[in-house]
Amino acid sequence: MVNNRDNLYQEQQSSVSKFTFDEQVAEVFADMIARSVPGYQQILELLPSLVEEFTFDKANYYDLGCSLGAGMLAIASSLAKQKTNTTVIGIDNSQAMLDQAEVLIEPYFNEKQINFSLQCSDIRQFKLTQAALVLMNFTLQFIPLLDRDPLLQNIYNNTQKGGALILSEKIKFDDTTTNNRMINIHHNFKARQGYTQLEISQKRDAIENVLIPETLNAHIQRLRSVGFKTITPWVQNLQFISILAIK
Ligand code: GEK
Repeated sequence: MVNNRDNLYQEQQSSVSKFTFDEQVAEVFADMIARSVPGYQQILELLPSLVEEFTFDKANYYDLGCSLGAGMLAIASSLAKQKTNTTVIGIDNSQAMLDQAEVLIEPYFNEKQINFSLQCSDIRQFKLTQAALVLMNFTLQFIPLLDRDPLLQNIYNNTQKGGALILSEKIKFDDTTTNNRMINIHHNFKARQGYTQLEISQKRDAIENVLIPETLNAHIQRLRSVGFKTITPWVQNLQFISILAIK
């Protein structure tokens, strides 16, 4: 099921339709993100060490746009057993993703006796409470630009003092030459991961205007303007960056 190889764009399509997180994508998602986002695995491997810095006595840990729950597992691995006051909450608006996530994460959470919940909602409408840490691992990039400020403000307002937001995003660069070079390097990376030129170009068409990258500076400005005090890019692989923002 979830370890299927991503071959969604292998065949030539007469017109490439807009990318959505449907059942077909959920089935191949683990492979798709691993072969498309350089450093994705690295972020997941480093997350537990980072989360350890944000363990509060009574706290909710959020994974917004949790997909298959990989971030939730990384968070849970750094939480102590039987923390009854702690819940890891995954939110995604793709039921197809959540159906797979449930199967993948439930055994681990049960074994560690950590509370978790998976909720099918739009993160723009979701009310967070008492967040110790909010993870948005490559999710904000799919939110319309105008909705990004209120979403981040909502996250900031409902994060405990000393809590954090981890924001991972595909970014763009102000300088066109640099931007194009980075796109080429990323495509070279994908080719080395086994994607054909047809797959790379059809996927690029599918996510155009669906994934809207901003510059690192735009992200930092927004984080600062909603109130985050300490803002540190902590991982970067090509144009894929993760920022740690502390309240
Ligand atoms: C991971 N974090 O594996 N509300 C809720 N969910 C949304 C919304 C929205 N408005 N828009 C998009 N999503 C994961 C990877 S993938 C990143 C995150 C990628 C969800 C969407 O359904 C998808 O599951 C996720 O955000 C983005 O660490 O595909 O590049």
